[in-house]
Amino acid sequence: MKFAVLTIFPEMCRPFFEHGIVRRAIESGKISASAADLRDFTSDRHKTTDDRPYGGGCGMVMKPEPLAAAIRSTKASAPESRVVLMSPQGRRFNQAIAQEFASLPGLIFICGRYEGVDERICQNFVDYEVSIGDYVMTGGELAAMVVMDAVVRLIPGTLGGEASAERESFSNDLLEHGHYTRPPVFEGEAVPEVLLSGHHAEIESWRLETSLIHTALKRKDLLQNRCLSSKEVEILKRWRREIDTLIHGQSVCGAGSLSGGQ
Ligand code: 4FV
Repeated sequence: MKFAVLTIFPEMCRPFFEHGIVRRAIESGKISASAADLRDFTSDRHKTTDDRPYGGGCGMVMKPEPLAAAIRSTKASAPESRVVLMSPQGRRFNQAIAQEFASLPGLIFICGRYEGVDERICQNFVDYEVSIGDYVMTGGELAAMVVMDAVVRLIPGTLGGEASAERESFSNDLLEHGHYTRPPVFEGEAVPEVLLSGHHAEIESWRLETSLIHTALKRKDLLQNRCLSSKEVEILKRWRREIDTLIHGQSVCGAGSLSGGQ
């Protein structure tokens, strides 16, 4: 898969290419990654990439010519690549979009600066407009690297032995279970017994139950439009029984407030 970042600060992106899983994916040839300087696609001696907004107002706008030239030049060597504009107006980035992108032959990221890019670029050159969150950043570079990082690790073979993209948060729309490693007791707190038992079926159900707990407590929204597996329904029913027992127990010991049949 080919990744190209179009930016006025290519030096921001290069360190990202030189570390961790992204670096190894490049070295193994599973991906290629480049950061192109938009100034190299200007034609004036001041290498101007921005100008004042028509209609007045504060801030500057990125000029269309350098962006169009940079996109065309990049597409010349990667014609099947899709163009992604990072902007707060875009689709909110998530794991599903990361999986969609990981199936593409290539991505060309446009990194906005100032107030944004000339609208004619958005209308005529952009395939996807993506936002990493409802806040305004100084530039699209970090956002492009966030998307690239989440996509690269979904490319088969990039993660290697240390992790698997199949079993993780959002892969089944549940948050991940807790992770433990040595020592078995840390500052008086022990690792859950079941994880030391070697009993894989019990470990699996502990992990599923913990994922459900984490998701129910931290991201109930993820459960709302999610069809539960029979095992998950079983777990939730057991919880309900335990909670009912708890409530019943409370009413028995006269906790009046609870007796209201809530
Ligand atoms: C952004 C975001 C973002 C807006 C103006 C760059 C900045 C400047 N990109 N998700 N949120 N971009 O704030 O992706 O051009």
